[in-house]
Amino acid sequence: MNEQHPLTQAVVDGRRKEVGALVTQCLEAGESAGSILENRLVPGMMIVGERFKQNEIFVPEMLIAARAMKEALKVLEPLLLVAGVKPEHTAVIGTVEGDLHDIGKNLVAMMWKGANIEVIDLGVNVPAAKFVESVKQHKPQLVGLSALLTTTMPAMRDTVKAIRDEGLAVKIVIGGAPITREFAREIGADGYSPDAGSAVDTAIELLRATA
Ligand code: B1M
Repeated sequence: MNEQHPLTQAVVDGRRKEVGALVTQCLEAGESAGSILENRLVPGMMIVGERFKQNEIFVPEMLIAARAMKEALKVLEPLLLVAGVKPEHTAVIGTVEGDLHDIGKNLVAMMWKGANIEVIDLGVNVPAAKFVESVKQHKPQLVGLSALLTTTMPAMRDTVKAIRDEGLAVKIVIGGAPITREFAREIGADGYSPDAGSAVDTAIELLRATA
C-alpha cells in the first residue's frame, strides 16, 4: 500500500479529532486551503470509495470518513470564503431526492459563497417539488443539483423537468461523480461542472449571460 500524507490517512481512517489539527499544521507549513482540499482531503475520500467498491470497508466506515472530512472542511471554510460585499446573485442548491451524499454539494455551496453568491442550501434528499417551491420563493438566478449515485440521476432529470414545466427563469447547473456533460445536455440543464472549482466558473458564465 502507498504511504499517504498523514492528513489523507486520517480522513481514510476517520480520525475526526485529529484532522482539524492536521489541517492547521498544513496551513502553518504554508500550504494553501485549496491545495489541502484537492491534494490531501479529496484523495482520502477517493481511497475510501475505492475500498468500499472492493468490499474492504462498509457503510459505517464510509460514514466515519465523511465525518472526518467534514471536520476538516469546518477549519478550511473561512479560508475558502472571501469577505465579500453584498451578494448580487442568489443560488438554490441541493442533493436530489434519494441521495444522501452532501460533501461535494457543500463544497460547491462554499465556493459559490466565496464568489459572492448568496446560497440557499436545501440539504440532501430534496424532492423536485421542494426545488420548485424554493425557486418560486427565493427567485434565484441559479439552481445547483448534485447527485452521487447512478440510481438518483433520474431524480435529477425529474427536477430539471419540474423546474422547466413551471416556466421558471433560472439557470440550472448539475454535477456529481456519475454526471457528465452529455447527461446535462440530455436532461436540459444549462451547465455542468466536474468539480467545485469549475462550478464557480460555470456559475459566473451563466450569470453573465443572464445579466
Ligand atoms: Co456513498 N457511494 N453510498 N456514501 N460514497 C459512493 C458515491 C460510491 C461511488 C462508492 C463506491 O461504490 N465506490 C457509490 C455509488 C455507486 C454508483 O452509484 N455508481 C456509493 C454507494 C453505493 C452508496 C450507498 C448505496 C451504499 C449502501 O448503502 N450500500 C449509500 C447510498 C445512500 C444514499 O445516498 N441514499 C451510500 C452512503 C454513503 C454514506 C452516507 C456512508 C457517505 C456519505 C456521507 C455524506 O456525504 N455526508 C458515503 C460516501 C462518503 C461515499 C464516497 C466514499 C465519498 C463521496 C464524497 O464525499 N466524495 C463515494 C465514493 C467516491 O466518491 N469516490 C461514495 C468527496 C467529494 C468532495 O466528492 O461528492 O464527488 P464528490 O463531489 C465533487 C464532484 O462530484 C463535484 O464537485 C465536488 C467537489 O469537487 N460535484 C458537483 C458534486 N456535486 C456537484 C454539484 C455541482 C457541480 C459539481 O453543481 C451544482
